[in-house]
Amino acid sequence: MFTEYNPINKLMFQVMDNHGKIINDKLMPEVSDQRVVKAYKDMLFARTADLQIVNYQRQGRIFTYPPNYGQEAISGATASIIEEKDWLVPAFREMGAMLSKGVTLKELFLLFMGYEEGNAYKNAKKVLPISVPIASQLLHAAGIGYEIKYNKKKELVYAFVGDGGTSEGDFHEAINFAGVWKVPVIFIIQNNQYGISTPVSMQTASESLAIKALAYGVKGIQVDGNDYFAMLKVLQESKKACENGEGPILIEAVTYRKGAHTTSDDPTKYRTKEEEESWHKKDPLDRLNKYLQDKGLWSDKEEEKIIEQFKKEVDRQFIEAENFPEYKPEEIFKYMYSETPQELKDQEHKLMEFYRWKSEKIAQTSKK
Ligand SMILES: Cc1ncc(C[n+]2csc(CCOP(=O)(O)OP(=O)(O)O)c2C)c(N)n1
Ligand SMILES: [Mg+2]
Repeated sequence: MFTEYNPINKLMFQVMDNHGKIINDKLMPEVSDQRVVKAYKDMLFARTADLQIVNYQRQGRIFTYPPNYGQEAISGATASIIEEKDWLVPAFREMGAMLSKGVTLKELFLLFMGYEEGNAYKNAKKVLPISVPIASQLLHAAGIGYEIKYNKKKELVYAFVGDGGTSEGDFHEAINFAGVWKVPVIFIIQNNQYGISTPVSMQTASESLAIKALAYGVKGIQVDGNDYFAMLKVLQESKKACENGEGPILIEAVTYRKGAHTTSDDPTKYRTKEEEESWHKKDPLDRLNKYLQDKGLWSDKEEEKIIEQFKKEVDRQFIEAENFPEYKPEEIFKYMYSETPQELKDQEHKLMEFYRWKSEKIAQTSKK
């Protein structure tokens, strides 16, 4: 696969068309019907949660949030392949993959409500926290990969970045290091066409993002990221290659961010209705839904019922997060060092003094 789909050949790997029809049976990944239905449900859960979170944000109940809307197949396929022993190194638009590793929606809510606890996944193993400093997580991924190789472990790393992240130095350093040391890391670029308002055409003069793999001597491939089966097949082949010591792999998953960059963004300022509509036809859930319905594995009735259940579950976890004990300002200083340096202690002291001063002022004003 990696020879035929070498990025130099300018081919995008695809298994299913926009109507849920399998283009080429030979390219289908090995996956049971049951697993596909599970993946579809997981993708639907992520979408239901996503749409609901935007509503909560509009009600002023959560801070800014980056929706996954339209990109669910990439996380869905990752969830179908990642194992407990493997590492997940997310950027910030991989909800489905994170939930599959045992991170809870409540924890994600806590993060976007500003709680440090939103980064401390209680039941998830080998998941790094969401990384807002763009592409910095890839260096961590390369480092984890190096440790796995050094200690001859059988683990894999699934690491994510956006198209915008490929312009960061960290991206290049990570792929270069990973290539030299042949570490078992699968780098997945979610090319959703934009880095906030910057289109991918302004991000790079390269023909594709996948082609950047060649400069670092690693395998690269471009895949339709809205095609669950194509994504899964590429991940399965990448996994095999890593297990054979042929890692790392650079995957460019072509997709579209159907929603806004975050809840603070207005995409109508920088993209057209026509463009949005053309991508609507490639929606990852619609395609998998059609495939499943054609095979008699899914129905509109089931969908309606399960969405109602999902909405209740999302609401339940959101309310739990909302009822979390109030955030204390001193928390800002708590988690970076095992022993807080004097400079930070001084800052904490000053901040607490400020809060005391502020509450006295409020008390005085309200007396007047
Ligand atoms: C180092 C760094 N620079 C700038 C930002 C501000 N910022 C947040 S998201 C973003 C765009 C990221 O685009 P992309 O990598 O394509 O990911 P996407 O948001 O599309 O998933 C930028 C510039 C940041 N968080 N970190
Ligand atoms: Mg992007």
